[in-house]
Amino acid sequence: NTKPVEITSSVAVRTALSGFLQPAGVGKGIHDREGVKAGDSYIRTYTFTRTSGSSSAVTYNLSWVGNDGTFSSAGSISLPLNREVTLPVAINPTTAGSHAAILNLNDPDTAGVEYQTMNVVVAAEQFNAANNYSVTKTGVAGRNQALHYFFNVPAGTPAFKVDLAGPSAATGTGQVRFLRFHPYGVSIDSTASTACYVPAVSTSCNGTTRTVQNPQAGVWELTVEARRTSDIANAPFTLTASILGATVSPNPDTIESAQANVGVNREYSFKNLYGAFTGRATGSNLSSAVVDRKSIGNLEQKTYEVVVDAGSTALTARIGNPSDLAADLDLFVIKDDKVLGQSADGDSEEAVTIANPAAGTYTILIDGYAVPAGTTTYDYLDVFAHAKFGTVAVTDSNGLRPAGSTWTAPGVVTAKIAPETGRILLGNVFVRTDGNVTIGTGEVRVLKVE
Ligand SMILES: [Ca+2]
Ligand SMILES: [Ca+2]
Repeated sequence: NTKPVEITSSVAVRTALSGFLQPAGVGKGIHDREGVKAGDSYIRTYTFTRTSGSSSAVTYNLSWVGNDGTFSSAGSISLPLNREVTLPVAINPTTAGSHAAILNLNDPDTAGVEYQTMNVVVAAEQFNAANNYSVTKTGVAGRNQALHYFFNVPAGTPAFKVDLAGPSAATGTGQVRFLRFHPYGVSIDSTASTACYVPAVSTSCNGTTRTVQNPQAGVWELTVEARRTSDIANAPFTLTASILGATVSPNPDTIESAQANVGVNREYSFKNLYGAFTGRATGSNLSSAVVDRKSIGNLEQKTYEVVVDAGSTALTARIGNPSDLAADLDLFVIKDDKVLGQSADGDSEEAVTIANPAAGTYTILIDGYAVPAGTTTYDYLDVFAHAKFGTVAVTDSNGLRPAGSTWTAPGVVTAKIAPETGRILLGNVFVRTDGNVTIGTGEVRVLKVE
């Protein structure tokens, strides 16, 4: 005796992409991946509406399937026809990780379950001073098993590093890999059946340590999987996730005027913001740049010209940091009426780099694709690298940098020739790990060369 009935549901959700839902931030079931940690306790309130069937109210039994205790609600709900009814759900994840359950609405007088929703709450591991910005998980991975871990990476983190220990070339240690999933839910590693294992099947991926530079802020998922050919049933592993970062000061280091081919002595200081690492500061070549704060209106287009010299090794144009946070600006690099590069996604953080650019005049076009405030200011940079401009040299060597530690290193900035009028010389001081991962960046600006 089947009697189909139409029921709809809505509830606030929070993921890195939930702003793109229609309406924004609302889904059919609970899905909180961002902003939750173990021990949190809060309420999500559903709205249910029954839009067909009996003209009198119908009572549905509520049951949670697969619930580990994270979700709790009333045991039934009465739904009059075409009227919104709210249901508060208490959420109490007591352990880190993903907690999921199905919510069933069942009219006991009819066959089958009338309506159900999927519910997920992710309590992410947090990086803090108490854990030295490093979280270690130990476990065993069975053949073909995938284990899932979640880590909250704060905004502005320079590097997110993951290490795997345990499995090795030694017999009886198993064959295991980790894969990294971006807060948007997609893998940034190859998920091919041969990729990223320890011991390795292919050499395209380092199975024991990988680092993301400037990771997207939000909750990253790491999976640990044992291959079907793993040589023990259950392979013990240790997975360590860390965030790394260091500041450079002064930043920017501005030199008002330098004499051509005469080194200017500097001293740079560094501070380790997060977990301990082994590394050093290093310099770069100087490049020819325009660093400016510009403004643009809604649907307006602005162009800037760069004359790139023969022998340049890279041309970069970059915009960002708009005063109108809702603005969507796009960036195009054009030469001889051809678009050679573009960066045009849904925000105003855009960058294009052209390696070994041909000499000539390039047009940097900024498109005010959407500026809700009418007009917005934004950071503008164009820069081309050429060895002829000079160097930033920093004298430092790899050393252990404990959490919170500071150190200094001397530098010499040597400007060789002046850039074109209206441009400055721009270089960098970097902090790099002994594995050559950049975890801190400072700018050096030479405003005038005489
Ligand atoms: Ca039923
Ligand atoms: Ca854009």
